Amino acid sequence: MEQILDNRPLRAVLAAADLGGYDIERSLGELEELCRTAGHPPVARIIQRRQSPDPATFIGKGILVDVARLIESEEADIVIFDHELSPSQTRNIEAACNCPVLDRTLLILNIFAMRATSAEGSIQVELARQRYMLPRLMGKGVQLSRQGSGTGTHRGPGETKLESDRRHIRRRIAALEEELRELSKRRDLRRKRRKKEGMATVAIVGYTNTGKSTLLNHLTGAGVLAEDMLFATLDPTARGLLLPDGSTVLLIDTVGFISRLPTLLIEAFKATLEDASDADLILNICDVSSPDFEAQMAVTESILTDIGAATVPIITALNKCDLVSEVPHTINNNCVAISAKTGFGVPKLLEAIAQQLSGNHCKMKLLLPYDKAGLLGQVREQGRVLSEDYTPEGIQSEALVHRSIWHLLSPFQI
Ligand SMILES: Nc1nc2c(ncn2[C@@H]2O[C@H](COP(=O)(O)OP(=O)(O)OP(=O)(O)O)[C@@H](O)[C@H]2O)c(=O)[nH]1
Ligand SMILES: [Mg+2]
Repeated sequence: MEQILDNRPLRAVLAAADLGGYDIERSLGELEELCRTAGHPPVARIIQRRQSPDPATFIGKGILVDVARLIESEEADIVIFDHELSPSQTRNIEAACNCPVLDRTLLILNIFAMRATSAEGSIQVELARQRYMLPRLMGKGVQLSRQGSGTGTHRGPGETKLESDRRHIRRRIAALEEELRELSKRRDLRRKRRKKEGMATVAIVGYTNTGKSTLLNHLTGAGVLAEDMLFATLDPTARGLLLPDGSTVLLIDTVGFISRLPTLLIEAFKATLEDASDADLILNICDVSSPDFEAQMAVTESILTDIGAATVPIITALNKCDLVSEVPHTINNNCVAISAKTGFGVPKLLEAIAQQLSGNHCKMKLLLPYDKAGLLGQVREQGRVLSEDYTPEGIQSEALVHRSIWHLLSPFQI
């Protein structure tokens, strides 16, 4: 296992079963990208069509012989499966191919581990990794009795070691969960404070590599790493953005999605993903230049539903328009064609964001006593003062007021 986790350039043979549920070629194309990102050059692929996975080895035992041959002939070091394998499947395949086996989940986990920079990101990844490892621990060179695990009884030196390893991992998982709870409390407080201040948040979400960070950088000069690689961004970055109507919103760049995103990761990244479910508006960035554009949109939609963000209003940005010969036709205001690289369509996108968020505002006619003049400053932070008249009774004003401060202004409504 150490050999795999080192991320040394190990040549990989890719293996998959075509079970008919999705486009296997496309999935393997993406797996190749993931392999390259993780530093494992893919050298060959093997696909077996079958009705259902073999319970012991996922693909058939016969075809595993071919895989083993491919490993020889291509001088490969590892096999990477385009599925999540059960612990025993991994062991059986390793034995049949005589080399380490990675599944899609571990591959993505490894990439996430390479990308994590913040404390929270690192803890989330480690938590997912430990949870992945726990059922996969093996006593060294020891035949395990079937009901031997988890009982705490000492049946032999190997098992004792295994039990203590498991206890160690469980303790580590508990500690990581505790650390995450603390961080998540702080994140919650930050969100509540923003809400109280009336700061609307816009979460940039979308499939990995669609240009989310490029857009954030273009709009705010945030200087976030934006690169042609999968999962360049793991940790959310937030920046203020001034909209054409004069209001400021908080724009948050988030971790990208991928088809069959491992549940382990969704669970571990719950706090990060809450940035999306908790936002006032979601900006869904799609890459129209990708042949997989529609499939990627479907994945994004389904993950948004999974994380409880389905009810948040969405604007879809059809990005990378500079790469297609014909700018896609957009049907309504909730869909805008842009290029985060050239800036094409971005003003229109900002208009659409402002318009969508203005649903959070209401027009109020006010008469403010002079000692409450400061409230107009608060109105301006999130809304707009349309007129101001200094009368003997006080300041008469018409304003677009954000809903978070309606209650402060309603006593002065006329
Ligand atoms: N031609 C073109 N390339 C773009 C555009 N937007 C982004 N890119 C490129 O697409 C690649 C991915 O961009 P990122 O901004 O890193 O994408 P992301 O969605 O943040 O990706 P992850 O963080 O990995 O999920 C980079 O090479 C960008 O330069 C665009 O509008 N046109
Ligand atoms: Mg990014």
